[in-house]
Amino acid sequence: MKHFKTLATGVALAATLALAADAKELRGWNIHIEDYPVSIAMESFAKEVAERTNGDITMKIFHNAVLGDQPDAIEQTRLGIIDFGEFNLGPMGQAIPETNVVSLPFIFKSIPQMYRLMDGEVGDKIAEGMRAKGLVALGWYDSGARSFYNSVRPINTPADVAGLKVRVMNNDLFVGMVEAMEGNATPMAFGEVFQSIKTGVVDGAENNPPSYESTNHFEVAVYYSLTEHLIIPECLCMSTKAWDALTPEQQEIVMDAGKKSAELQRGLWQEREKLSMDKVVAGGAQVNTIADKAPFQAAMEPVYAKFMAANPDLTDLIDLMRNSD
Ligand code: BDP
Repeated sequence: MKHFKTLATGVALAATLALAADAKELRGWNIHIEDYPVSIAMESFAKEVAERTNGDITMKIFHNAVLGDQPDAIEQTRLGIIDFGEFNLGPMGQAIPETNVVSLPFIFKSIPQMYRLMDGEVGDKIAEGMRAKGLVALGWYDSGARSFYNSVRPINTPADVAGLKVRVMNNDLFVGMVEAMEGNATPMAFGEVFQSIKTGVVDGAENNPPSYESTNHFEVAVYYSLTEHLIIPECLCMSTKAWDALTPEQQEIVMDAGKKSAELQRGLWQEREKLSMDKVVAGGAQVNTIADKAPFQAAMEPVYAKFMAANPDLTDLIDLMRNSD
């Protein structure tokens, strides 16, 4: 009898463990600090999914890149080691060619145009490419426009970039972009940039106002020149491995919550850009606008030529973007 009881307890325990394994907590990667628009929108996504699945899908988001740097995190999510994450499409380009179209300098004409294209055919095409490489796109987040900053001089023309050591995100396109203006590009992890500028390993970097502010880069690279050369959207995406383990009903909830979180993020982004700009100016940043961006655009011709030659299959997509208002 005693033996039977132990056995029964064992079976019950195994069942509980199996249940616990079923209701596994998904792990999410994020590079930003907790009060960043991306982070707030991700938390809201996780909360909505948990509520609507009655706690069957719970998520824990690891902010501040504690699960690793972005290129590694993208790989790990593709492999299903990390379940989901919010990624900039820039560093995705090395693995997913379609995402590179948004990393071409000056490809989008404005933020509203970027929204329209990402919410339409261009976003669908990129999502297809991502899907084939292990990522399911749940929503396109805003990351504004990126501009150069450095500790040496304000930039007004491409010639002002010549000779500067500039940190870029991990993608050959960005190296080519800086080299086209005769600057020296160094791909480097986001978390290393502050110290590298401070110690003179690089003179500066390029980013949007919220990242320039939240990382305190403005304290060590005071010249912020609004070249707005890159508008690169970001993606809340899930590993196909985690996605395939969901029921169709759960997938619908996750997809819907992803879209809603993108709407929330875009609103928060607009507010944060203004706050960040005020903060860096109050903190001593010297911000200058660019009277004429045409010379910067012209300098990017070799970047386009090289990219088009290497990616003839993406010509239609690039034409679609260039020809849209
Ligand atoms: C920020 C992006 C983040 C990038 C970072 C960078 O949101 O995903 O990792 O720039 O420059 O704007 O590395």
